[in-house]
Amino acid sequence: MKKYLLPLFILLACQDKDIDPPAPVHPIPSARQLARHELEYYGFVHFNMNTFSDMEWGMGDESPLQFNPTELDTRQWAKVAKEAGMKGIIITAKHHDGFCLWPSEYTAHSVKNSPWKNGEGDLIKELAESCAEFGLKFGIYYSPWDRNHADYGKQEYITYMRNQLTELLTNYGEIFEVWFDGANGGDGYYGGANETRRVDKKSYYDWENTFALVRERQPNAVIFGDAGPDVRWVGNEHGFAYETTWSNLLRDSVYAGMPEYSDLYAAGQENGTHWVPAEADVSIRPGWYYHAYEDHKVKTLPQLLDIFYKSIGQNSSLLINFPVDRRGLIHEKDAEQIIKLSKKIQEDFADNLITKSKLTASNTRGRNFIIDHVADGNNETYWAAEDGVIQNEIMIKLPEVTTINRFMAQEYYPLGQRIKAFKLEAKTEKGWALIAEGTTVGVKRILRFDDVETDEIKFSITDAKASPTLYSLGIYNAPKLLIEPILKRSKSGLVDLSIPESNVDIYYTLDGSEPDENSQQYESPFEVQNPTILKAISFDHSNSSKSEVLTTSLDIGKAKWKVVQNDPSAEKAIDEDLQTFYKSTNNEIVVDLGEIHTIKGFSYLPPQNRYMSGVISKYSFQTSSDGQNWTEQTSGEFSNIHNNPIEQGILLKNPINAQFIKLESLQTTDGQLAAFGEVGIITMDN
Ligand code: FUL
Repeated sequence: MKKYLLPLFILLACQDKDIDPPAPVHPIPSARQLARHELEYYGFVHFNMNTFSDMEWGMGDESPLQFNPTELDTRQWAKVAKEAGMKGIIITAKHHDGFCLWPSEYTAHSVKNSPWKNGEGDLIKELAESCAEFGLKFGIYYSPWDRNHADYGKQEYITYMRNQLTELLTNYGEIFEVWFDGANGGDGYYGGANETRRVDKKSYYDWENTFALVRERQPNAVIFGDAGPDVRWVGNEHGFAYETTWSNLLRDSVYAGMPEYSDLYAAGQENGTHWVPAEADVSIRPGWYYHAYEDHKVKTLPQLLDIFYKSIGQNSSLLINFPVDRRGLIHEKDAEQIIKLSKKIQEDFADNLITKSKLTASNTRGRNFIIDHVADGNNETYWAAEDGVIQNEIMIKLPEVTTINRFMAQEYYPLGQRIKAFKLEAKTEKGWALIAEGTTVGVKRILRFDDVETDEIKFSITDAKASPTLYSLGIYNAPKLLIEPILKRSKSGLVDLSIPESNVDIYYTLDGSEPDENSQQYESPFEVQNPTILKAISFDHSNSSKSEVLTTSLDIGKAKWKVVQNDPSAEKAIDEDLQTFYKSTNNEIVVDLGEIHTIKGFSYLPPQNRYMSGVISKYSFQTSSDGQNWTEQTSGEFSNIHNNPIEQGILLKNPINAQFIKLESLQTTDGQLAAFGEVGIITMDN
């Protein structure tokens, strides 16, 4: 009997020998960074003086009297964030204009001198309490640059900044992230000096001691800045991390506000010396602060979803900003969009097929590191290869042939980011097909790809800094994103319909009837010259679901239209491209329609760029049959166009036959020369 037991003991002893965890590959996350990685997705709130001055960067000369929200409700913010699946909220306690949302002892420029709650309010306290009530973490944004403070640029200001930070870090409970903005120095009010002040961004703030203060008061908080020390800026404000994103950063080569940061450092470095993971920040609207004129520019679900996949799916956390409005509420439209995003994310990741699959790895370190750990949902277990075994293949056998379109991988990042290159293949009827190739994985990598029918997947790690680890894997069949088709029409009258998903069909009608999957299927752009009502849907045959109906009135095509003024750029006002615009030199646009039309009205789209200028507020619309003699058909005001710069349609009292039209600006919202995004005529009844 003993004779047989001996080899078994030897075998077990050999296995045990390998059971030590792999040595960490430095840099590795600190305890506070590990805790923050769990959060992944949280909300930003930009709400402060700029909300009331309608600015993005106030000068610092605003009066506290301007700050006066009428229905401020931080519980509503917390409720929206919670429902959206966010884990915390970071608030602009003080932005560049210096106004403080808490009654700081060290300045008069705060809520205590505002009409809000008769100067008795403390917004930081209210939000901290609401976050606690809804189980959210609470963080603060503090702008080091202060355009209000008389001492900005001097040593005294650093004392002021530390005093204020001490208040914020002491009086409001646990803070999970302290966000230091990198935008620094420039012109400002500075206590009435009204001048430009530059500071040495590397040395002025004495970051070492400022960070020490944060550590002392809030030992668990992570500090965000371009250069970390704990979390770094992703280098853009689109919310996108990179195909190759390292959590490692050459931290000592970076400082906050460094001009070359985005190009050289934002993606992190394979040989980075410190663990400083990326955080992608983006606003749900074009601006960080609320402007009523951006109410029609809230990001769409496809845009938000893209942000999700390009941030959290590319080794970054995600911070989405709500520009809270003047009432003091997250605007209904913003709330609606963010909830749509959370529902879609839940749908996409509802069923992880990995839990039903059989997994094998080409190499395993030992029995504590078996590949099944990537599917066990346990956050303490993981798969690891033996030391020195860099290339590894993970085979995933699905229970049956299934459609898949998402793959998720996470390294066991407490031991450092290792993977440098990977490949994903699927076994199809035609053999092994390459689905994706990539570089970094890190905390989380999600791959989106077209539907593949398969019952076996191979995930190959082809290069790594050391023997790799995997914490979890996921395979999903995300339902199609069924949005209304997006319509574009060219000047020549060609109509293009699209959706940001493959394997989804588009059906349309041109006779006003409701489209379904038996209607005309869209295949390629088609011509529409005459007034037509187009209705279209997206349809997913795999589960017979369909989008809402796109209904649009296509008026007379512009193929024969020519601008009359001697300025080729005026064509931009009739090119059917809604993103281009004509900045006029004489406040008018004159168009030859090429033939006589019965005109029932006209349309005007203001420029749609971020900082719109020359938006027409008062107009005169004239017609002519020869381009010489003009008759005014109507004049008036585009009311509320400043706040809501969408397309305006004006009907005439009586239709008029004419070949030439002139739209003249009598006034613009900012007094600048008129700009024309797009001009059209109305010949249809609806
Ligand atoms: C930037 C600031 O200048 C913006 O106003 C905004 O606060 C954004 C989050 O950071 O650096």
